[in-house]
Amino acid sequence: MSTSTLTGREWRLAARPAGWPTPADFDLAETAVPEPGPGQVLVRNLFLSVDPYMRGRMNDAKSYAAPYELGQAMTGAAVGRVVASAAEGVAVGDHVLHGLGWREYSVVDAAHTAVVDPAQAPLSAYLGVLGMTGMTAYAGLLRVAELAPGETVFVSGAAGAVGNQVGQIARLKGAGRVIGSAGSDEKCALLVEEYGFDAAFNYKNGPVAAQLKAAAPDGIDVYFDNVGGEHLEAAISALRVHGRAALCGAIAQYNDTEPPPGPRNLGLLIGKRVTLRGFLVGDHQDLKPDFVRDVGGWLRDGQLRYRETVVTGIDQAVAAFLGMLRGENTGKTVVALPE
Ligand code: NAP
Ligand code: FER
Repeated sequence: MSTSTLTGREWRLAARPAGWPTPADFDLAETAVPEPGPGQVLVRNLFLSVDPYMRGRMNDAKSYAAPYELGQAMTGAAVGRVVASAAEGVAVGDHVLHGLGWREYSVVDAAHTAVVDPAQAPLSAYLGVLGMTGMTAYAGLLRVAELAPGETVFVSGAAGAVGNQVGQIARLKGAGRVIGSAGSDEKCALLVEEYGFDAAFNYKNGPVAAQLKAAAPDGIDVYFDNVGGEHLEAAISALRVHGRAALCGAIAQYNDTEPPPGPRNLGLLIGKRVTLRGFLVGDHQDLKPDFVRDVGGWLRDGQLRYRETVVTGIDQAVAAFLGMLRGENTGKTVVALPE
């Protein structure tokens, strides 16, 4: 196809947010889409991922992911259909996962794409249950926290993309008891009724420590932390001897403008010989075959369920991102760009 006159919309960072981002911090711009150069493909994006880590990239701070540049299109995971190819091995009509999201059309080096099969799973699943957030749950629970059968697991952010999958994988791998926390009574009901958690509590209903104590009177062996802050402090108190916490995220503080108070009970780690361990999913790609085998199998035989929050339209991408930070989502948040 001729692509010489093609234009597409892309989200740019207009200003670095101070605290909670507002729509004024972003700009939806129409721009010319170049033809793919040698080794590149042009992708019509069908699903964009919005993820909590993107909030960190909006700050001008050195971190594991480079800051977004002001006035430039933001990046992130996306899945789309190849509409022009100047690369061997990726053909027009293929569907690919890549890292230049936040826009309608992406020109990407084919070497930085992965072909995905819409016959194997819905395309959005490659951003969530079978993608980065799913791998985060799998690697964080099984390798970083070293879940053993019979153990009691507590996961925060439990109705979100990573969290619900942590709870379900824990159950499927033989955890003795699985407890989740989330920000609404409806989400807590879903955790128990649909995802098989043994107990769930709404952290907005009262102090986390007291609610965790009621749900796990004998303590916990594993804490999967998506939230930080009060949740982490409560979990440290609840962890048993030789307990482990996988520190995955701290979303309660991503919009803070002041350093948060630390957990005040770190001294407990010593006598209880507890391990707190941070991790990044990107360091655990060697687990991908095991992940695809396990999660693919559980999805096929109906043992693992998932929901997505699908927001439609490129113009809604920032709203989808902000809604996810506020907890309006259940499961993975994706932006659909139907053709
Ligand atoms: P998600 O859980 O689908 O969405 C974010 C959720 O955070 C919201 O739904 C909201 O649910 C919850 N939340 C927001 N503010 C909160 C607060 N103050 N206290 C408690 N919960 C709050 O997002 P996700 O993509 O699955 O990510 C979950 C966590 O994993 C994030 O911390 C993220 O940064 C981290 N992560 C880390 C890695 C890694 O490699 N380390 C990879 C992926 C994700 P409620 O309604 O329950 O409040
Ligand atoms: C997140 C999504 C991804 C996050 C971290 C990552 C802490 C890390 C990805 C990587 O391995 O580089 O929300 O929050």
